[in-house]
Amino acid sequence: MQECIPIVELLKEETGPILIASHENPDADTLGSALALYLFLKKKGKKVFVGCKDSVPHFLDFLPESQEVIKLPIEEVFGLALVVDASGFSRVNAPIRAFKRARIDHHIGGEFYGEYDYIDPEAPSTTALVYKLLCAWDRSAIDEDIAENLYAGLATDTGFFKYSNTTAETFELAKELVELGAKPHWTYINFAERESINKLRLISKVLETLSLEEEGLVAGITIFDRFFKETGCQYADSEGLVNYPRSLEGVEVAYALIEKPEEGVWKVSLRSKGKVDVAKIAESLGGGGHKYASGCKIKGSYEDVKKRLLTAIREGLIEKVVSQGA
Ligand SMILES: [Mn+2]
Repeated sequence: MQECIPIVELLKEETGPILIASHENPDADTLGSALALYLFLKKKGKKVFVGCKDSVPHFLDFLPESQEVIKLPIEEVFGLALVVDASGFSRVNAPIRAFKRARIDHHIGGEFYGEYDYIDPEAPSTTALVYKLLCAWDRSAIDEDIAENLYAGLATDTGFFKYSNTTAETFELAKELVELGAKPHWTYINFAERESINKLRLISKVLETLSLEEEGLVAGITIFDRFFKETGCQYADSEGLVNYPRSLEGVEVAYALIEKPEEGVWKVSLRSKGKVDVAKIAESLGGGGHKYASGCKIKGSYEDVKKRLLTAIREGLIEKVVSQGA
């Protein structure tokens, strides 16, 4: 029996309003998953809402029906609330009132809401899990818009089929989604060739902060809040900038330190090229994620936060050296 069957049954049986919630600061996997489920459930005659704490950022506004995303929180009491591509409802970061909760995700660990949770850390994207769920229910109801939303999450979470989570099965999934109407070139153009001049000016400022540590094994950037104001950018524009330090030859761990004064924290994004487990580093700082991509939030002054982060990264590097020597 497929693991997604219980959640399919739960959705089929639900007669009350359903909320599909994405995590805050959404990416294509969380919004693509949420929109695909939303569109499918609407076709099945369900009373369904798709919600996010943040407005849909520019780089995701081409996702089919993304204008349907409502800003959380809302007053409604839901029969069922489903969080997608997140370690739990805490990642929605908005109060939600619901009789039942469930989660669909491909992150390791996190919060569990019961037997209906559909979690597979081996999946390349959450949209890959949503696709399996929809196939188990009614594959013929997957239209072009649903396929496109699913494909966008799969493509971006695999770095357009470049990251280590890309397997033969990933291509198999992509092939099926393209057959169902997803448009790979159109998706790529929307992600890669719709940059604003403000975003390029932000990148230019951010690259000035590039610093190398641990003899070039660690590289990072800092995105001060004033950079957003000076360039007319939003927090969402910081998405993906960690790939610049990661792109350097010889770097094993890359980080981006992003100032969030309204929350009084620094958001940290960590990336590994494979040798170091950055999920462990993030966990030691109160966050989480995957071996290759993780994150956390740290409170304090810039100097203090950077010191704590670099200490945690150094410990992660040492652990790798020790475990290899053993
Ligand atoms: Mn994901």
